[in-house]
Amino acid sequence: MKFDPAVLARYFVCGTQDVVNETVFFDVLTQALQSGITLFQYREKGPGALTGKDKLRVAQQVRDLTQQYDVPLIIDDDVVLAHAVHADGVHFGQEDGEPAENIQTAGNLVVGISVSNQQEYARIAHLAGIDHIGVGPFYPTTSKADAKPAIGVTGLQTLVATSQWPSVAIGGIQTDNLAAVLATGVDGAAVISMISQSQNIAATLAFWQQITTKKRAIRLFF
Ligand code: TZP
Ligand code: MG
Repeated sequence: MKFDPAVLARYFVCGTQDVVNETVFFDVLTQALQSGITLFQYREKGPGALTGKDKLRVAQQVRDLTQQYDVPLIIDDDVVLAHAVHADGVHFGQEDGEPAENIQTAGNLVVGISVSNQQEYARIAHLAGIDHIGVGPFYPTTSKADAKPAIGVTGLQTLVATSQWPSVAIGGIQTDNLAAVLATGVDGAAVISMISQSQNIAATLAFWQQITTKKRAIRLFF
């Protein structure tokens, strides 16, 4: 897939462990797809995460659903699964093995890599085959047990300015700090709980869409 950075605008990340059960997972994903997410990452990780055949079965259903809404699908840290379900891309963390090897095994898949600080950026700066970076955690998060220290507005701004690739912010992003995130010049925001715990997914996404459009208008104007 040819990578279009515009898909980073509203990036929803989720696995069954982030919600009560599988039924709720598919309900939340369907609502998010209907309400305007631009990219989805299936991230089955941490306590309660599915593995093996169950993970494959859910991933296949996720593939069908995302295709139905024409939203690209990224698989977290599982290049075999990404190939198996014909996903559009794969995402690797800094602890998910050697970046150069990961990029190679990804083949034609879109590649995203997590970056939490300048050292981690330096580790991948020379590599070809990366399509975008995920920068964070922006703010403290309860959705990832082993999250690195939060980088805040200044840290995010610095990494976005440094990056030779399109970037998406992640970690602790909620409706009340979304504007500050987007003002850093990042291409988009990636969230788990802002959507998975939302009481009204359609309203949350309508707000997100509105704020993205406003940011574009301001940038075009100046
Ligand atoms: N990577 C860095 S922070 C994070 C991931 C997967 C969790 C983001 O979850 P939330 O609920 O949007 O803070
Ligand atoms: Mg990972």
